[in-house]
Amino acid sequence: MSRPGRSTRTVVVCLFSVAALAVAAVAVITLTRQPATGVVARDAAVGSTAEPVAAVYLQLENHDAEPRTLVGATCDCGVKVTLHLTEHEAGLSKMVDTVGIRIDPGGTVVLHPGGSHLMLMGLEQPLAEGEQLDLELTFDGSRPVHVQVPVVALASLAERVPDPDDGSN
Ligand SMILES: [Cu+2]
Repeated sequence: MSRPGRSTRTVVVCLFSVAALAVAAVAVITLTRQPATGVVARDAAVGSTAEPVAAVYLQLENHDAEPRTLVGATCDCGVKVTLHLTEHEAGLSKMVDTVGIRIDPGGTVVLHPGGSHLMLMGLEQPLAEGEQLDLELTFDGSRPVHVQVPVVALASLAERVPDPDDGSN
């Protein structure tokens, strides 16, 4: 006589489990479908060097509907980080300070060798291939972005962060 009751309870428990799985599946789908927002940093790299200065290159994607501007950065290596543009004039190129690097809504800006970059100023230790720096990038109107920057062979920099305007890449 107790059999029907038990099987009813089993069915109810089973239904509960199915419902719970369905809710979990919907939650996972919702999470994975969430579009990226803010600024996303990719392909960061700095060349190995024994010099006191080094340029950090990377790609910045703006997933917001507003323009975002990179306005500064800090490094766990403890040195000052400045924003530099590279100006080409009469066959010569020189680095100049800038207060911000703008990324259009939905746009990507590539900081690449020969172009804009983040400059580490006053390094006291050489940067050796295989090491890694941690940078925190600050944006106007968007949350800070943490980026891990591997130290790579200088010669491989252009390949890792190619100039998007250079057809040869
Ligand atoms: Cu520079």
